Amino acid sequence: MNELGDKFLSFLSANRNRRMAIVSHMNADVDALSSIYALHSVFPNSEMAIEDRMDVPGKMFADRIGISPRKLSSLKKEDYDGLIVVDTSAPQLVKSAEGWPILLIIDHHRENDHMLKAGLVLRNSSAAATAEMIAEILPEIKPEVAFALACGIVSDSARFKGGHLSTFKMLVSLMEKCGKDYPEILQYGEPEPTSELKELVLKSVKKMRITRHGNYLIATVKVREHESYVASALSEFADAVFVARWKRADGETKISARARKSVPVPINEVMMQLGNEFHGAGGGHAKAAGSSAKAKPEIVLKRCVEILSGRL
Ligand SMILES: [Mn+2]
Repeated sequence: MNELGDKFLSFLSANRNRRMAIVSHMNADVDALSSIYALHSVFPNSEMAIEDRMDVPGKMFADRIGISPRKLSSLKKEDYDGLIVVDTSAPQLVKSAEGWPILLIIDHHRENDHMLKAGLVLRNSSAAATAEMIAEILPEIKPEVAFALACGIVSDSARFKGGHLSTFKMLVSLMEKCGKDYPEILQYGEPEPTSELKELVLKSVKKMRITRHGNYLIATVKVREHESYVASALSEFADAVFVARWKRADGETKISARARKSVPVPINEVMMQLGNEFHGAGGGHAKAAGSSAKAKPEIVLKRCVEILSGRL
């Protein structure tokens, strides 16, 4: 057990029976939900929660393991001792956490200047998934929890586009614990998209703009929903992808960005700069990141391409 594991074990023994809510980032994905589910298994009085909704694979996964977390905003703070936040440290991605005492954060995203404060922060930005971190620190893992964490690792590593020897070893150990084979884990770690989603991606291909910068192909497109899914799908071919969704109610554009191995610039840095320039916020991982920006999609997408091209 490593240093993070020791810290977690003392947190666990001091807080095991407290009434805590466990939540993650908006649009909860499989990594976020498997992390919530796994932590809930060792804090018997805790309540699983989500910020707003689950993404499409996240919802399929939640149905498979039989959970339906309530919105954090629907819980009464007074009824709880505090909050655990997993798979994010960004205040703008867990707006309902405002006013809650945050006792613990477990996250694999990189540190930046605008982060939630907590009594204890366990961070490992080299972990492929928050699920991998949690699998390492839990004192005991039941078979159904092992299955959930395996799905989280496969999902967030994008079927091992990222990951270290320790990630593979952990997956093997979780597979042994849950007795499930890889295809069954993959079914939830990377679920078959609905035909609506497939159609959305194919229509995006028709609408997208391609900018060539040297040998790099940069794709941009505006969608009404599922920007993250479309970005992942288009990055099967484009070197870099920026997908925009206009949020009328907030007067802002959400950007989901992806980069292939070929791109030497960390795409989360592009998203951070974009957020700063347009009074929003950006961050994420080197190959998958996102941002919000207070401007119309056309303007924001143009700027995404300029910032990335300027650094290539
Ligand atoms: Mn994650």
